[in-house]
Amino acid sequence: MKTRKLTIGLCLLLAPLFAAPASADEADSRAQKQMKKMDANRDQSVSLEEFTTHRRAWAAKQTDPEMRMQPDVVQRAFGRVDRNRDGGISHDELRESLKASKKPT
Ligand SMILES: [Ca+2]
Ligand SMILES: [Ca+2]
Repeated sequence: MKTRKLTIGLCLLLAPLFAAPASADEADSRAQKQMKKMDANRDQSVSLEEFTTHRRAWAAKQTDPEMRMQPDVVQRAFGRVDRNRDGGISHDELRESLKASKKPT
């Protein structure tokens, strides 16, 4: 049951990032926009801290308490995007995640 709730939380958490199937071009421009929003210190990499701050700000705007997230959910979401596990999300990793979100047909 806990896993189910976590999965739902993860989906809700990723929803604004991975809202719709994206073509390569769309994914690229969306990744760029997301990077601008999340990369507070402009080092071209989104740290877990920056990611958490951004997600918290987003969650704070949600009225449904189910949309509020647990720290481990944020960490999992971060881990899914940070493919090379260097502790930062690069533009490429973000773009790949956006592309990967394309629903299988
Ligand atoms: Ca950064
Ligand atoms: Ca990385």
